[in-house]
Amino acid sequence: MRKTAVVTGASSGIGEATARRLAAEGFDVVAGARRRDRLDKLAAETPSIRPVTLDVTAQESVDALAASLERCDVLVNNAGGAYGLEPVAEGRLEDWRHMYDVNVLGSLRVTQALLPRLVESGDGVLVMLTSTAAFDAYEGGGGYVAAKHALRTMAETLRLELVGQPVRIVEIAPGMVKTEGFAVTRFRGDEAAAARVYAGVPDPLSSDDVADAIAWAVTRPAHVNVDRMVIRPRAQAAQHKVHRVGG
Ligand code: NJP
Repeated sequence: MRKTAVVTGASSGIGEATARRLAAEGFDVVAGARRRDRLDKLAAETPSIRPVTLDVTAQESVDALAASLERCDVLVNNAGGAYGLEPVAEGRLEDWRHMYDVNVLGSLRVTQALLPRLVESGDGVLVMLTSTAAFDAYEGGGGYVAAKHALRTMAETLRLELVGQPVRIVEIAPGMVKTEGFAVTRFRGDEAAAARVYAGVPDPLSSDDVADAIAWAVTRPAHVNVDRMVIRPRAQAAQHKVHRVGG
């Protein structure tokens, strides 16, 4: 029997790498995001990936995803991101609202819609993509840090509420990952500013590194719950302590 994994935010970065990796592990993968062209390309390369247009901020879109599924064994709540890097004093309300909507309420919508399927599967695994920002504050990170703290709390609460049911709750908390979209989104499309985030860092994590951790966590035996994995590049000892070379 083939298992089905749903990955949100699968059109780039960590989500795309996770969709590919779970397909390679033998899952049928449902890959959701808004940019359908990118999902179609991904699906064309990998037949066991099915693209679904998904906006996690829209309940009807999430409901349509749920209705299209025959089963769901693994859910990776990955869709998310940071918008803006202003200090709290100048933070834009719409950025904060959007970060909460995508990262927190988006994960809540998808979780609520698919939880019955995860339970039905008899061995469901729900993965929350938080961040080291779910533990540490940093200047300019206020809205994102707040949203990822909330997501981490949702994961912890779910684990308590679901104890005794056949669902595992896994939190994956990466540090600096060099992905196509994350920093570009944060700097509102400013590619040069985004590139400076990774400047001189010998080896930031790649999307594949995080996908590897997710794949490992979700393929453990059913009684093994990997509560949380914090993964940083060797060059990042802490949120503020990043080793850079040159320049
Ligand atoms: O970012 P990016 P990452 N509905 O921008 C999707 C966390 N993280 O892979 O809809 C549905 O390449 C968007 O798709 P589209 C981070 O917070 C990262 O780095 O087509 N999907 C795209 O596929 C996030 O939770 C780092 O625009 C929506 C994806 O989200 C996760 O890792 C560090 C959507 C974003 O891909 C993946 O981020 C860390 C919506 N409304 C945590 N809005 C890092 N990169 O350093 C966006 O600690 N998406």
